[in-house]
Order: sequence, then structure tokens, then C-alpha cells
Amino acid sequence: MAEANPFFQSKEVKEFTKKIEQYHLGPLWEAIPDLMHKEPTPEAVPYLWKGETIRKLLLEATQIFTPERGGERRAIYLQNPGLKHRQPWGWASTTNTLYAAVQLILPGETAPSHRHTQSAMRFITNGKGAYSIVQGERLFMEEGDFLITPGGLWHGHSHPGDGPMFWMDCLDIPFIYATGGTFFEPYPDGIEPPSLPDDYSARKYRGGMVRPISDRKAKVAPLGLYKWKQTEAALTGLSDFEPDPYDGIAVEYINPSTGHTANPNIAAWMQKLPAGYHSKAHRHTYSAIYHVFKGEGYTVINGVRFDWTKGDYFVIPNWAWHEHVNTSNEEALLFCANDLPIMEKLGLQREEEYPNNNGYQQVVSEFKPEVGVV
Ligand code: GTQ
Repeated sequence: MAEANPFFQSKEVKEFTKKIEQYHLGPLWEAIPDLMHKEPTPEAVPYLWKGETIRKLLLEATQIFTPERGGERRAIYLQNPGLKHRQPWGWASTTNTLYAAVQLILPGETAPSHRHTQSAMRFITNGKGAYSIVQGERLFMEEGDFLITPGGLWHGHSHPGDGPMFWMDCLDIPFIYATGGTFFEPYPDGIEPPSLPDDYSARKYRGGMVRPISDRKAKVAPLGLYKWKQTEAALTGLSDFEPDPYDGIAVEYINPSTGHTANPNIAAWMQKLPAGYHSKAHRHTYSAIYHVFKGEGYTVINGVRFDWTKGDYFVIPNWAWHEHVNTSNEEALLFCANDLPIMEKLGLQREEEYPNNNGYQQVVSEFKPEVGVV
């Protein structure tokens, strides 16, 4: 962009730029075309990771990583290929603001407690019997459950049950890094001991639409664990309502005391795409990371077709045109984590319907990962 203008190529301008660089100064006229473009041009690119590849690599990682040896967690993150060159901001970034990973814990393992300024959410994709302990409350997890650990709360994980357990993590690591607000602290002594009854918050909110009156003024989300049965019931209740034109039948995880998103910087929802559903295309300034919880189909992102089946992950960067299609005779379920709350709070949220071709994109190519399934 800047190069295209002959003004920047002139000897006089180049020499002046060099001269002021010695003083750690820069000319705005060179920076502005790249930094302040007409509309978002994220360096993050659309991408899809096969669930089977991640699963196999995580199982392989059990041979080299144990919580005793490596501390912390056995998680493999989704690195956006377009952000990789930015070190360290962009490192471990799935979108400009969000990090996502898949974590595996084996029976008998314990990931020690820690706390940090980043907020986290987990979506349980396989297995059951492990728990996360969040601020003294053990939350026992099973497939389809959604959990939050808002910034600043102690959290650790342990697996007293049977069989491997996999889940998706999503944190606002790149966003918090960019703000300079990163704090991290290990728990002084392994995993935090329980100080509340097990599954306390999930049981407190079993009623769904009624809340304990003591939670009227709760500051952080009073609910740590959102059980799959309740999410499923909510989706079933909406079955004969008109689906959203872009996202199917979708329900959002909320803070039951405030009605806001469950996590302050990360929104999350579950989308049911009825059999044969084909959404219209749109784009928005928020970025989204998807996990295919059930079914098969494809998503067209900026004209490229990304085929998905159960277990896969894909990313829709900011301002990318996209539409979802369920190609099967059964419903598909897509879990979505996104940075809508960040964009809304900063006054940056915008959305547009695809203007051409009745709202559907032309498919120009199909996505293929550079390396096949392991
Ligand atoms: O399980 O607490 O993927 O702190 C990244 C940071 C998981 C966790 C991640 C974390 C965790």
C-alpha cells in the first residue's frame, strides 16, 4: 500500500524517514495507509483443524507430557497461520483477541490451581468424571457442559473418574496481552482444596429461569457450570420457532443475575442447524471460533468452502463473509465462542448482510489443510 505511492520511494522521503528513526520517531504519512484502512483487514485467516488430528496428537503428547513433568496443563492450541509471525502477540492466537485450545486430562492426573487476569471458558467435548475446581467449588464435567472461570478466580483440574477427557478452552489471552494487563499466579500448594459443596452453582440454578434471591446483586457470574441437559432443553423448546437467518436456532450462555454474557470478554452459544439448513451470508466485526459438537456440513468463509464433521474446529476472523450449511438429514450442533462483548463494549460492533446473489456467496474453492490427518 505505502509502496504503491511514488512519493514514498523518493530519495528525499526515504532519507528523511531514516533520519528521524534514529530518534525513535516515525512519519505518520507512511504508517497511516496500513494502520487505518477503510475497513477491517485482519491478519488472522479462516482456518479449519480436524478434530481427529488434534485428538491423536494429544494422545501422543501423553507420552511426553505429564502434569508432574510439565506442570500446568496438557493443551494444544489452535494457532492461526496468519498471526504466527507476530511474536509474542499473535503467538497462541486463534483470532486477533482470542486463544483456543484442546485440553486432555487422563484419569488420576491433576492440573494445579492458578489464577490470572485472562477469562476462560471450557466446552466439554468427550468423556466425563473430571472436575474443575473454581474458587473452592468442584464442578464435575460431562459432554456438552459449559464452564466459566472469569478472570482472577483460582482454578485447577483433576480426574478421579475413568477414561480420557477432552475439552475446548477459550481465553482472551491475546486481548489481555495487547492491553498490558497480564497477571498470573500459581496456587501456593498444588490444587486448591474444596470450600463449597460439589456442583454448588449448577444445583443453585437447576430451576433455570428462577434464581436464589441472594444472587440479585452478584458481581461475577454466580453460575460456574452450565449443564448440557439444560442447554439441550432450551434448544428443544425453540424447535418450532423460526431459526435465525444466519445462525440457526441459537442459545447464548448468560450470567443469570445480569443477563449479560457469562464471561465478561467472551460470548458463547450453541447453534442448532436443522437438517438441510442453509443460512444467509453475513459478516461482523467480532471474530468467532467454532467447535462441531454434532453433525456434518460446511461453512463458506470469504468464498472458500470449509467442510466439517463432528469434532472439528474452525475460525471465522473479523469481517469475513460466512454462511453455514447442514448437509445431512439430521440436526447439526455448532458451539461458538467469540469476542462480541469486546467489540460491543468498545463500540466497534457492526454487521452486514451479504449484498449479492440473494445473500449467498459463490464458492470459489475448497479448503484443504497443508498436511492431512495424522
Ligand atoms: O486450564 O486453566 O488452555 O490457564 C490456557 C490457560 C487452559 C487452564 C489453557 C489456562 C488453562
